[in-house]
Amino acid sequence: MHIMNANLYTLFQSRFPADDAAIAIETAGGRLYSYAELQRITAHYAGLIRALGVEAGDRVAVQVEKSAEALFLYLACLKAGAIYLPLNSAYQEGEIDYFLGDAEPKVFVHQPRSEAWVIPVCERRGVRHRFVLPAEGEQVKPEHLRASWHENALKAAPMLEVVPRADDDLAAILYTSGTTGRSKGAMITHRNLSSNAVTLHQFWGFQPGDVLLHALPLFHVHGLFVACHTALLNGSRMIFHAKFDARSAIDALPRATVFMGVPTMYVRLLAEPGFNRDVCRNVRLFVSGSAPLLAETFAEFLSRTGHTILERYGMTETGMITSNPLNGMRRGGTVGLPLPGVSVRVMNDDGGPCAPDEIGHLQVAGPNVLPGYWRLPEKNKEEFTTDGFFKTGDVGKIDADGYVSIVGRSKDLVISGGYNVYPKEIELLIDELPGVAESAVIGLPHPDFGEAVAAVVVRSGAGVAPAEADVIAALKSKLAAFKVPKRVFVVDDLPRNAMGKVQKNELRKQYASTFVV
Ligand code: MLC
Ligand code: AMP
Repeated sequence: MHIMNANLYTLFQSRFPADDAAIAIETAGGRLYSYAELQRITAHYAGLIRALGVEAGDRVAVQVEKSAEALFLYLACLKAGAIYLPLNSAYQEGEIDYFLGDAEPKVFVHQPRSEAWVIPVCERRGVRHRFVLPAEGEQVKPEHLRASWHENALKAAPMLEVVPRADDDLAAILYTSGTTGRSKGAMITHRNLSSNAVTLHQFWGFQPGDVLLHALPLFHVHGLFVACHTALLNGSRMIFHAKFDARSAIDALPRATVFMGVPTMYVRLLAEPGFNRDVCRNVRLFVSGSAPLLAETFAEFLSRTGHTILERYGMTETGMITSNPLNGMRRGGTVGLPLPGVSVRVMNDDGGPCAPDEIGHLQVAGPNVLPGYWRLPEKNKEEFTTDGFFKTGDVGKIDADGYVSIVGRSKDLVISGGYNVYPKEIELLIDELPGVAESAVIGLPHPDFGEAVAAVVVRSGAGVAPAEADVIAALKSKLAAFKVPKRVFVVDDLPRNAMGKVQKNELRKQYASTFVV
């Protein structure tokens, strides 16, 4: 009997172009990687993973800047049956220490600049193998050669086969912060990824000749899964920009047919006077997601370019859930229709279904939804309903035509430039600072990031009130920069309701005009 290998890499392999001289990746520096090269380098990387004794199901943690090699490392983990654990390149020592302790990877591949603190962290956390992978264009320093992932891998025997994996085997673990302040590892299976990739590839009408301008980071769902998977399934060329820069994007857009971005990227494109119809002449699809797209951005984009941005909605835990249609009506202010095979429902506080247009809690089920959180069985009970729906924490409604709108969040979460920031994590750190009695971290409207993080800090009775700059400096050494509050307000006390709960809504109102006029 022939048993299908459910490994996602097998699916990609079956779709790679027949002519493997076709370009898979073009970097901003002009380096071209063909599909043949992608497969050759990936095979070497997988060979090294095997040579290190990494077995199917072992974790490989990776914190590197975006590069073609970073993508090959992900593909190699899939091929070798390892579980890929991507980490935001902005995370600091304390954040990485927690992830390595929780996920217990056998291998950690990191950026050269953090070697000084990575070595002791790896020792403490029992990570057996450590390698460096530089950013695109960054030279490997002689002292790093011995630990260079790429150099070592090219010496390893290439792995030609794809390690068999079942649908429910894990392909990746992605950490998402939580409302308790403690990050949870979302376990993502091969089926989760392949079902979503195949659905999106079809739903967004990928076609021969499509070229993707890829300017998102590679360590989150949007850039790694949504963007790369659809392009790989199409055997497409990806123009890789390591960092989003509006002017470079405008230079590259005339050669692209598809662009995917977070709303901040669309805001920044529109801020460029040179961004117009002509720049977008070959683009057939602009996709937005990860954060709410403002109605004014949607409308201005249409009038400047003639393109209606296609907004879709997803989560780390579920991949993509809904999308506006390719051919039907793309309704601004909505995130579109449930994707084929994905069930979405809105439930009231009592657990009953909401009527059309009635606001409630969004829940989702389907082959795209994670089986649970890494080593947190109690969380799995909390986050799923008894009939198997995942509670997104988003508040929304579905209209009579089936279009879903997100109107708020029941989780205490700030989304800044497409990055999620959980206030609790920051409040816990602020509360440890001298002179602080307590704090409340909130998101405030921001013209560039959509929402920006701000902190309201209560001075402790006896101590000297901390200065804004000191709070920011203290947090910068502990947290990724995007989580650090852009403003800190010191006050005597926080507004509370009759139950004693801090009223963040009041604070959001009070400081609403901090970043906007
Ligand atoms: C950078 N900074 C941010 C920030 N990004 N601060 C708040 N929010 C952000 N998103 C910090 C920088 O560290 C720097 O701090 C300062 O702000 C100015 O940086 P910048 O040069 O303006 O930022 P830039 O590097 O241009 O980054 C902006 C960005 C980036 C929008 C391009 O944030 C980005 O790529 N966002 C995409 C995130 C993403 O991929 N999300 C998908 C998640 S998946 P300092 O202090 O050093 O000056 C998901 C599921 C789904 O949500 O549905 O897709
Ligand atoms: P993450 O955990 O980083 O995957 O972020 C997922 C969250 O991003 C969702 O739960 C939503 O709150 C938010 N999100 C994603 N896409 C959209 C969108 N198009 N509109 C509004 N919010 C979105």
